[in-house]
Amino acid sequence: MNEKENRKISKFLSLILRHQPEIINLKLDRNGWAEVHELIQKAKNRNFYITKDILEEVVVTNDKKRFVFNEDKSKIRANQGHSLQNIDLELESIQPPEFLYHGTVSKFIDNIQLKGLKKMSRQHVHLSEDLKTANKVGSRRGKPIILKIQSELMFKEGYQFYKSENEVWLTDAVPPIFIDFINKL
Ligand code: HQG
Repeated sequence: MNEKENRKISKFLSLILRHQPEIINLKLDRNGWAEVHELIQKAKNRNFYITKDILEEVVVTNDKKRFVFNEDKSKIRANQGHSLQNIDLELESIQPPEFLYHGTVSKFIDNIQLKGLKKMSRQHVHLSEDLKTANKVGSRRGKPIILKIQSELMFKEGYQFYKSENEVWLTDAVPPIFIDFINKL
């Protein structure tokens, strides 16, 4: 499979495993798992041809490790990024590093300064351990602005943090007092 095909399938999987399983009439369980054979069949009904080998390749090669199989590879789910509201990824709350980062763009800054970071349409606010990732996330929308989050302080104040299997830090919201606007324009 070439990179273009790989990306196309990754986008399709993101759509049905994080946002709209109903577009192919797929059912996810409460922990976000889809039956692999059902996914393959239902994708095929919509002329989207995926095989188990293709899924295995995408799971392994995906740049952000977005998807994962269960132990016997009969089920697959997205590691994070859901907009579906009732998915329980069974993540355990853990202590974050002193700082975490969030990449965004200037048009959101005023509102973030006022209200803090909100999860918007996803299940969590997404944060990263390194500036490079935050930079990449922000760049999806234009010139990135990096926000530095006082995560350890938040944790000490009782805010919960989770780390997805693919190393994305998740939390419910970040109030403005915990945000340093490092390179705000
Ligand atoms: C912004 C991708 C106004 C926030 C990435 C962001 C990430 C506010 C946007 C993952 C706000 C939400 C998540 C507020 C937050 N007022 N704007 N109060 N609070 N925002 O896509 O973090 O490729 O839901 O700054 O790599 O950009 O899909 O979140 O710009 O890991 O695997 O509202 O998605 O991963 O956008 O990206 P998103 P995100 P995947």
